[in-house]
Amino acid sequence: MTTQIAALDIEKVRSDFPILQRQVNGKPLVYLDSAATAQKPAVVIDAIADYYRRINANVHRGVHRLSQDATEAFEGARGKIRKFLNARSDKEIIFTGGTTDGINLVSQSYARSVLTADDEVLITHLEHHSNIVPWQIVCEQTGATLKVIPIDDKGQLEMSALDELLTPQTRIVALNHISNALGTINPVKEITARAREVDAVVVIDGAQAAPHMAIDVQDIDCDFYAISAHKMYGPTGIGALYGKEALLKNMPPYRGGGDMILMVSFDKTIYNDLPYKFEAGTPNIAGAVGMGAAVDYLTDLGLDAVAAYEHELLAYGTKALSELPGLRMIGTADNKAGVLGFVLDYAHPHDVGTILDQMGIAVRTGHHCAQPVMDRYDVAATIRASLGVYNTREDIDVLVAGISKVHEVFG
Ligand code: C6P
Repeated sequence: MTTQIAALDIEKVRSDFPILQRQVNGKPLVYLDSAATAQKPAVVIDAIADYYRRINANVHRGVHRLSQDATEAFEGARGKIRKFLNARSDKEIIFTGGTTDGINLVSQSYARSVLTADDEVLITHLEHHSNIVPWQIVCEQTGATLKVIPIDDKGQLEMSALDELLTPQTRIVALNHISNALGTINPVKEITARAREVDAVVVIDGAQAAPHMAIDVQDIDCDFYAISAHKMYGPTGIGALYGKEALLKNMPPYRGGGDMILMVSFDKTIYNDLPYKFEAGTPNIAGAVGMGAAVDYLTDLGLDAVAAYEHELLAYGTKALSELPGLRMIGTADNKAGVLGFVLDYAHPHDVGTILDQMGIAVRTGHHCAQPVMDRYDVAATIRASLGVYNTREDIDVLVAGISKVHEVFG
């Protein structure tokens, strides 16, 4: 029997996800790895299949019926994402390959063209490698300096450090909305307001926030916001970048090719309007359709209901895990979502992951592409159970039983 928390009909939600019927190693699947990638509801799988069965054609290119239908489906998905993020215009929504691709677009198009050796880029100690390495690359290209906001022992940003770290030289502040390794929810609106005081541009990595909470880019007032469909119950290989139109308009293209031009000759090329200027080549049309279906799915559930449900589940899991002997939670921010990270003082995370897998439990073990976070806690790896909207208290109970089994083996 599953539990009913907050306003979600969790039995119904679970029945939406065909993969949850699967057995793994002879046990019912307990999927606690949604931060890596979330499972897909039937409506998303069906939307992609339906696109290929009934519509498939290239977009923006043909006068024939199928091409018009494909264009309508593709642009319809863009409109859904605009609404989901509360952007002002569809011109501000660029389809990307995902969050990594979106951040690289900003760093190579915007940052590379504005940064000089006198400038500073400010990131945080909580970042995924996707929000570190692109900034290191562009700093190397331009001579700009990379600076880092430290975190406290709970995994929260040291906000007092901003007084010193934000300077008139700060041109870009880049941070995640929710940390993938710790689950910390960062005060992005407050940081954006602080960044404005020094006229810095704010780039938010929203990969882990989009599945867990309502996002309003106008309210945050950030300049860029990057998301990945696969973390929000949509397909892999597609995502979106929100950018303020005034900035996007003046940015040089990121990639050259078809669809991003109005006119090409050997003497001169005129680039296309927004958002197409940043979408060279045949896009991931089926992916966009699937992402649109995922946005519909999340919107129908209601992001506030999702957040409330997962918040209760996180509290339940935190309490249950914290009571286990030899277990140390890694990441205990006051404001957290989606992630239960921990280490055991008697077993290596990889061994824990392997034993849990034998019990049908999927968790991620390792550095979670956030090695500086691991360094901060002086661990090489953690065990991360990350929540999706289909998880239940019973899943947490199975995890706790699994860890007790690990304790029997190693303790
Ligand atoms: N984190 C995890 O297991 P892509 O791969 O481009 O869709 O997303 C990259 C990314 C960027 N920022 C954050 C905060 C992320 O969590 C991720 C992806 C996965 O935590 C895979 S490493």
